[in-house]
Amino acid sequence: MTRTVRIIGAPTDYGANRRGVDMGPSAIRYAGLADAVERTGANAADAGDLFVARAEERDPDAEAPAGDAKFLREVEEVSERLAEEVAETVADGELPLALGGDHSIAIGTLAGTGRDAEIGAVWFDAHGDFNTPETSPSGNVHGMPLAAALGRGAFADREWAQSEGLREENVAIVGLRSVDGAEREALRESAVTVYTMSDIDARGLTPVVEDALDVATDGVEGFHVSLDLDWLDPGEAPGVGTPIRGGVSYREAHAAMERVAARDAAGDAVLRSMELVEVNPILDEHNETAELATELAASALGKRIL
Ligand code: B3U
Ligand code: MN
Ligand code: MN
Repeated sequence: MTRTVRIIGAPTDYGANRRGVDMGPSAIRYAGLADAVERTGANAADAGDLFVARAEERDPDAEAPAGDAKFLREVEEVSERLAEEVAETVADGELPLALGGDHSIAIGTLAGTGRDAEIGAVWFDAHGDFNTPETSPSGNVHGMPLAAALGRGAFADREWAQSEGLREENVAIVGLRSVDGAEREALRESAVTVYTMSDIDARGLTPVVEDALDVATDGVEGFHVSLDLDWLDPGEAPGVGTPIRGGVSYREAHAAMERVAARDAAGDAVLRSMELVEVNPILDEHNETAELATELAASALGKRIL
């Protein structure tokens, strides 16, 4: 049966500290996402963008004081809607492909995709995104979504935000190279598995990604792929909110997504949902980061070279 990929835009930058990532969904669509999805043999259904209040209309002084998260109300508005839409998509037997926006949208994606099944997740990111309002040095929610999805920190008291089917034991971060002090401690004490850039350097990308996929598919029905474009080296992906030197190469990124597709095809646990986040067209060069996001999604969905 032909798979249908439902594209859901979440044009928000309330979780980040710079403007621009709210234009990510437009840039990724302009780069030809729907066609790229169809060339993998899947159907592409574009559900459009979620409504996001314009940042200019919101009071910047609503930014919270230290120890709190910024724009929590706005982040909640977007993520709660996204959770609904993702849960509906999965219930309809389709694969949600969420477009950020900053990485705070993952709170919604994971809550939606983890609502009615046991799932795992692979987090491709330079960052751990494991802060809580208490540990965050910036107060930006895009540094907190993985923790939040696991019931830590932001939205721990919100029913809509719980990713009920996701356990820490089934979560793997790949390519970590920027982590805050208290965030590091929280990660060490958690059951999340972390593969750093040093692991990739020492072992090579493919074995590391295979191990991460083992973690994310162990005993579950499906797995989520969260792809933060700052996972790549800024030389390959300059259009991101917080570039960090020393990321994976273009070819390694494709190889990783091809491992995702192979695992999906093997069928023990299927690719259930995916998101592309942190593309910032203002900082990009000729939309190349958005084009890369599009290509990587196609690789994860099973695009073949031959
Ligand atoms: N860990 C830092 C920086 C950061 C996290 N995610 C992004 N940047 N994109 C923080 O603010 O939590
Ligand atoms: Mn991130
Ligand atoms: Mn990141």
